Amino acid sequence: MSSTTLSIVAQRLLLPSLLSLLLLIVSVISDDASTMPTQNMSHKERAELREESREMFYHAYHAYMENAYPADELMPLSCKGRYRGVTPSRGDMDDILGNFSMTLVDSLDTLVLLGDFAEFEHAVKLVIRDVQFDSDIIVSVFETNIRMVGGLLSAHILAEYLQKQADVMHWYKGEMLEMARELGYRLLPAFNTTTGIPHARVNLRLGMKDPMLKKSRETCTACAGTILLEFAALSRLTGDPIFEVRAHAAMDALWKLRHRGSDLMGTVLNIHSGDWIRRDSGVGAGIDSYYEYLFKSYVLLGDDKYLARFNRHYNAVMKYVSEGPMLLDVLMHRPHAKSRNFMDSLLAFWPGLQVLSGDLKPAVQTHEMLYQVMQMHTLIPEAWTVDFQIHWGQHHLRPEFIESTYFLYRATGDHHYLQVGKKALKTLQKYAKVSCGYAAVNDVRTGKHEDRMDSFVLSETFKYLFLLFSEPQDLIINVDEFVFTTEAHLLPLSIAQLGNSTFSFRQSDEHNVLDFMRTCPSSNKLFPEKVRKPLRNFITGSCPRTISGKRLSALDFQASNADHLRAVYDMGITMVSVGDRSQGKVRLFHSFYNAKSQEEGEMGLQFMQEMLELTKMQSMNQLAQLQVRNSNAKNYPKHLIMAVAYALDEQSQDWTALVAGPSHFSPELIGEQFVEGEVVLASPFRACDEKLENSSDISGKILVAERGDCTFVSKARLAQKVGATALIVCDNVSGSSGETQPMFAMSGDGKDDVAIPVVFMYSQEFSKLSAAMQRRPQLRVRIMQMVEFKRWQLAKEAHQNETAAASAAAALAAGTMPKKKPDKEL
Ligand code: DMJ
Repeated sequence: MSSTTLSIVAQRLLLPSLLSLLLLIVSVISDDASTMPTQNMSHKERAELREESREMFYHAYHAYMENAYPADELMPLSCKGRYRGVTPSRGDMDDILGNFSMTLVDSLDTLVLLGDFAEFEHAVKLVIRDVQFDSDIIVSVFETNIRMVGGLLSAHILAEYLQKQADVMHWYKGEMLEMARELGYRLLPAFNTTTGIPHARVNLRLGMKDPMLKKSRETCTACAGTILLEFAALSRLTGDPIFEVRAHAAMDALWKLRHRGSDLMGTVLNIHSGDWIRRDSGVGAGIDSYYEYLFKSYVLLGDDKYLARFNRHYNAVMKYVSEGPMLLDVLMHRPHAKSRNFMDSLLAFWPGLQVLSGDLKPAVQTHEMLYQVMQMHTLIPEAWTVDFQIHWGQHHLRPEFIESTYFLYRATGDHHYLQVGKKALKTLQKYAKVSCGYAAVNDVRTGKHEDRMDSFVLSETFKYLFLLFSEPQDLIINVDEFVFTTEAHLLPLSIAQLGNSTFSFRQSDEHNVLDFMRTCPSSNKLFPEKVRKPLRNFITGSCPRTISGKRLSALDFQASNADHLRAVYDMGITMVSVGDRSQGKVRLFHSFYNAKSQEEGEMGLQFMQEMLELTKMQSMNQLAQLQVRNSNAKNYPKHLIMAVAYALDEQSQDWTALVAGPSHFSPELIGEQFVEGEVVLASPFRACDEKLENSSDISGKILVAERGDCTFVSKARLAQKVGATALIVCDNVSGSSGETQPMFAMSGDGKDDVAIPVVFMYSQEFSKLSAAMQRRPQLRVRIMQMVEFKRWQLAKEAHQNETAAASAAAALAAGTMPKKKPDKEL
């Protein structure tokens, strides 16, 4: 890969300010390719990519059909099917599976889009023959609805369409609609709640009478709010209103739960009382498709109420959650406080929804940010922090980013989005393709595969890729006449007019919206480039033009100086607080649009470049020295760099300090504060189990546990529970090092219950610690700020120098000289 990716987290000490001391974090991604103007893609190349997308679908589809069908999913590494109750359970995640051949049902309408009527007909026959729902299995209502009900409905609609338009499948008599209706009935018991908000899970055979569901009370906002499109279509196609009635009631009940001050929603709620359980509010996991269904319900059903509700929420999201191109969760009842400092991959659908709702500019911006995350980590990780570090490293071959890329391309005609799609496609080919399908990636840092291929890979990821590279004339249907459900199933807009009557598909010969985009210059094409450009310049190392006149340099900048703050603002630079504002962390965004003038905009660009250079220059050691030099400043900002220090010999003055990172959820060690104690390794090492085997040996000591299997904060809670005085979490990626990788602060879950310090250490540092532990059983370590450690060392050295000077004088007098001390390791 020719692009280089660079990420630097840097800190600068700034003098006390009017606001507060700021710890400046600048994350930088450099990608040579992104500085290049967008290359137009030839028809030939686009057609090749379309065919490659088709082949990708078939590679996955045939692998599933030949090795896994009638299972719900293919396990691409074992090359066999995943069956509920047979394949070892993955816990709650398996609620997706109902032993109803989910991947096949989810794939049906993609076969039609690909124009493969023969395979579609064959697959429909298999579904009618093999799929049944009378199983004693608890399934997720949401997943069953979007994948199975949606898949069956869309396939039914397209089967009827093909009967009329392609003169095929005349034997088909609506069997899949009947199956969808049956499945809908099996989901309905979940809606029998006082609020009307459905239970998260239901037993396909026993409804809510399954004893395992007795305690069911929690659901997520997206789970309850992503029903209406499918249920409305089901009612209108079958003539039975019950489904639509129940889905509208659930939407109405959810709407009532919005926070009346902020208009935001939380992510988890109690279906009986309507109380919020998690008040975090964003656009990603737990809430994503609720917003999508509000807007698309308006589009599909034409009910203004849903547009009004969507607009209220949308304005709230843009006011509180949106921060430049980033989308960061806040608390619904305290929307000015960020509740987490990372973003998840599900939110990548948001730009696509923004396009549909007509808000193109922020869609372009957020998509640009996502593209940079992709370039930085090769694949978009499941979650990443505000400084673009990996929070959860998995990549499940999700569709959301490609979906947004497709909608942005359709809206703008800008070939940049074709190039982005190409990159996404080639990356999947390189990193996810295996001999038996496509495998999810367990950690984007290592590229290690996971034995899973979710059904949405076929129903969405490959479908959107194929659509992106298809010209309208390549498609057998006019996709503009359909709404894509959240699982990318096609529901015709004509459903709104549908009572019991039939509806017709129009092969539109109207003016094609893409035609005018082909005119030159096209304002639609020019627009996104203009919006992306400032963001691109912010993060790349491109050369700024020289500007005459005096301007504020990054080196001179002081946050305490009101004139400096004004100057920075005029240059189009926005300072966005990251995480808890009291931590004083800010992220800088530069935009020509916000600059007072063109010239100041360019100055801003230069300022950002300098800031970038500063961060590059400051290696960990330089930074620590800089901090030491500035240690006279009265108020110390919170530091990112911590030290885990030890001496191998009790009498020794030779301390080794290993670089470590702090956490957002544990108490800060301020100034000279430190925790000291004997270190002990957790058993099991990952420290995720409820009980640690060596818990009786941990009290009063500093626990060391390995990253992975559960969250940082749950390890911390366990350590605290067994009496540890601090926790060191060491990385699970071998060879990682704080010398070469940017340090980061571990994220929590918004709760404030961890009272012991917790630090993170990369693998190479841990190897040193581990070697020291072997050399010296009962090794004691001291956890403190790195800058304080340096200061402590300097003070000791100064004292030693004085002593040495005195003894040198004595030695000189006696005719001998003292030995030189070795340098400290950092
Ligand atoms: C899909 O099942 C749907 O897009 C859903 O809304 C979100 N999760 C997956 C894809 O990531």
